[in-house]
Amino acid sequence: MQVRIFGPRISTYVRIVQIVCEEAGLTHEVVPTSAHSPANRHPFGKVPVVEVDGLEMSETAPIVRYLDSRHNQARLQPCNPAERYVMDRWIATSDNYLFPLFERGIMMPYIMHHFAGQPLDRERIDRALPMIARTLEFLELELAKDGAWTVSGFTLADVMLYTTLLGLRATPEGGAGIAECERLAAWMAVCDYRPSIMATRWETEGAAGPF
Ligand SMILES: N[C@@H](CCC(=O)N[C@@H](CS)C(=O)NCC(=O)O)C(=O)O
Repeated sequence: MQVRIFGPRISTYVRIVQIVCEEAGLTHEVVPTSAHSPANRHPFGKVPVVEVDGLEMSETAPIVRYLDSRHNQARLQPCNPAERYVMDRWIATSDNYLFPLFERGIMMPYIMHHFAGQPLDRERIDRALPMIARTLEFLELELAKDGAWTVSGFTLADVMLYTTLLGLRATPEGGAGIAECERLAAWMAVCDYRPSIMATRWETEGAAGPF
């Protein structure tokens, strides 16, 4: 196995690494490790930690840049610095704003409800919905400008944004919100059938109900 990914089987950031491994033709396996278990070697208790080429790595964006540069002729990264900036801006936007908003605001309440049997935290979801709606509107307008996140085709930005939006789409309100965004929904539908994305589908994905 060329890449070992330590994290939960169903996790946004584990999936990002899996997709890039598939894109690069690297064999990979997930070693189930929960974020807060003593076995997790991430210095800040996040997942994933990745072993590749005799290196131990943490932080997904640098990890996938490395995998793509070292093993995929950087096919998922524009050469032109200005275009690379646009890709990196989307990666940073996804990491710093989209994932925290979706995860805390709506995904965790549904996960805790469905998998930990907790009452659904409706108040938390309702508080997050206006910001989620504004975020989707922003993404839809951005996508309308050039019809893509970058002018360089499918890049690491698409991998990060798609996987982050997948968690949102798995919730009832998130799914309905994305469906109202014509361009965003169409772009996700195309990504749904990309071989690297299909090869890494979660077992529960596409089933009725969230996650
Ligand atoms: N900055 C980290 C973020 C990874 C991250 O947030 N992973 C989530 C799971 S998808 C996590 O570790 N959650 C557990 C927690 O925050 O306690 C990276 O890029 O790898």
